[in-house]
Amino acid sequence: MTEVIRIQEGVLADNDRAAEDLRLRFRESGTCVVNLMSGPGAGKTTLLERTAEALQGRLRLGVAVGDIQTSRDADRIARHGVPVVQINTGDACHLDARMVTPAADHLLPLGLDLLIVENVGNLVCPAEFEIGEDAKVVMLSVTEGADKPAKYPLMFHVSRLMLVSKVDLLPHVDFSMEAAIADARALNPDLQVIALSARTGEGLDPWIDWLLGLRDKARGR
Ligand SMILES: Nc1nc2c(ncn2[C@@H]2O[C@H](COP(=O)(O)OP(=O)(O)O)[C@@H](O)[C@H]2O)c(=O)[nH]1
Ligand SMILES: [Mg+2]
Repeated sequence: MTEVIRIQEGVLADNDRAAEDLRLRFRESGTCVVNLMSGPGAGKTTLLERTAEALQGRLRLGVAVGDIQTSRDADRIARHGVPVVQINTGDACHLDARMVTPAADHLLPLGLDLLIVENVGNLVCPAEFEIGEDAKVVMLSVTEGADKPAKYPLMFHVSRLMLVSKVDLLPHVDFSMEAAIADARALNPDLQVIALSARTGEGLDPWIDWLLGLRDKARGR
C-alpha cells in the first residue's frame, strides 16, 4: 500500500517540475494560459468555437485539445481560423505537463496572447495535474446535475471560475443553479461563476470579458 502511495506522489512531483518549466516558458513568451476542464460533453469545444469567433481581431488565440483519440475537436476549432494542436493521450484520462510540452513547442513561437487548453473530458484526474496555467476553469452543464460539485470536490476546489453551460436547456432539466453554486462555493469560497449558453449566446460576453481580464493580469506578471 505504502509503495503505491509513493509512486503516486512521485508522479505528481515529476509533473510539478515539468509544469514549472512550462510556466516559465509561458511567462517568457507573454502567453496567458487557461486550463479548461469538464466531464465529457459539457460543451467545451462548442464554447471554444464561439470564443474563437468572439476574439477574432482582438487578441491572438491558440488552442490545445486533449482527447484519448481522434482530432475531431481540433478540426472543429481550426475551422474558426485559430492555430490548434490536438494531443492524443492514448489511454490517459487527463493531460499532464509533459503532454502539453510538444503543443507549447508548436504554438508559443506563433506569439500568442492567450492559449486555452481543452483538457480530456473527466471531472476527476485533470484537477490533479498542473500544466503551468494561469487559471483553471471548470465547466458544468445543466444536464449533468447540480450534485456534481459535491461529488467531484477537487475539480471545483482548484478552479478559479465555474462555467455553468447549456443554460438554454434549463426549462427541460431538473437543475438547481442555487444548489450547484452553494456546493461549489462551500469547497471554494472565491469561485467565480458565469452561466452561459453557446447555443443562444447568453453569458458569452462575461466569459470573453473574464478572459480579457485574466490576460491583462497575466501581462503584469
Ligand atoms: N443545448 C445546448 N447544447 C450544447 C451547448 N454547448 C454544447 N452543446 C452540445 O453538447 C454536445 C457536446 O458538446 P462539445 O462541445 O463537443 O462538448 P465537450 O465534450 O465538452 O467538448 C454537442 O452535441 C453540442 O452541440 C449549449 O450551450 N446548449
Ligand atoms: Mg471537446
